[in-house]
Amino acid sequence: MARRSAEPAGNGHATLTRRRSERFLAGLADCSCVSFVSHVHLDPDSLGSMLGLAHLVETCLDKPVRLIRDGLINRAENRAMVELLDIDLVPLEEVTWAADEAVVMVDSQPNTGRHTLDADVPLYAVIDHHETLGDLAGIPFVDLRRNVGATCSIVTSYLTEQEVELPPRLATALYYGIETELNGHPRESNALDDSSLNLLYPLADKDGLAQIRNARLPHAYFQTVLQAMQSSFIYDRLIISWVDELPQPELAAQVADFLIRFDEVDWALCAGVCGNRLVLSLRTATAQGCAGDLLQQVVGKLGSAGGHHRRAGGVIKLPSTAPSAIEDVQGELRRRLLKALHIDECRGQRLVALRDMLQNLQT
Ligand SMILES: [Mn+2]
Repeated sequence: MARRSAEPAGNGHATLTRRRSERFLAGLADCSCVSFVSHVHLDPDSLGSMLGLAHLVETCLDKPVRLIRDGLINRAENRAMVELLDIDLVPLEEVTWAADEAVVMVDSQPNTGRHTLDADVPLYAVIDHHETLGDLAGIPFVDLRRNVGATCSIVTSYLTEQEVELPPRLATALYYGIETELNGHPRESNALDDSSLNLLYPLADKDGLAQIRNARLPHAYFQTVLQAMQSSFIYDRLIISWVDELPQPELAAQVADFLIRFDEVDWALCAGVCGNRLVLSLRTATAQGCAGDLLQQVVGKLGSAGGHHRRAGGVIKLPSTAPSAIEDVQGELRRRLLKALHIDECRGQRLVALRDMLQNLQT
């Protein structure tokens, strides 16, 4: 009965999940191969989910699989994960689709503005946990669980239901995918996340995990953090950080993660200019925040946004990269965010006073 005890405990939908994993595999019976896609700038949750489902398909159906990368992976930890676990990724621009190929989207939904996959490519399945609803019409298999913290937890349940053995490399990827999504709050998400972490940890490569978590950071990271600190403004329980030159889109999330630890705020937004886009990352320290819904409402038709309770991301396409045009968008964004958080319009107080910045330069 060892296998049975390995099933994630506390999941009241075990039978339903079994049916889901079986239904997922049954629908792939006639395809020649299975390709996995996700959102742009793959993160650990999407990487782990793709790897897990690919392993499930290879093991149970013995069909060829491929993992497709949309955009670059810049974040140091995510690059370390790909390198260390030797994850083979095919760039989306190099992909040609076969007629009898099944395409599975994980950790994202179609038409949410989070990927560059052609809308004409038919999807067989969408497996996701995001609050932001996409266009799911006509997709044969949909497993959308907004109350689960990580797509990797859903994928772990498929693997355990099918009693597939988890090699250390896969356990490491799934574990890290869940860990990064939960950001230290496993019990706020779902019993399935917590039980998946418990199941995966003994199987994961702990040295590998340590190397991924502590990946060496490039010069650009420190330059961006300094830029962000010098341009952060506090409005009541909100801090906004404007970055004029964001070298990589993922850095906005790293700045927001850093700022939300500040004990005088409950909300942190980083907005960085990256090419002709303003990349947004929002965090809240309140357990019942609705960061995803809030950012979507704030951004509105200016761009696209979405996410989860505590974390959200978004993008606004800039009409021009002239400083005045950027300032207009920043002003509108700030006004909308203050309104959404019921904070009176006020002059932001600098996180680091100008006087201190100048003094630091002189010493
Ligand atoms: Mn995710």
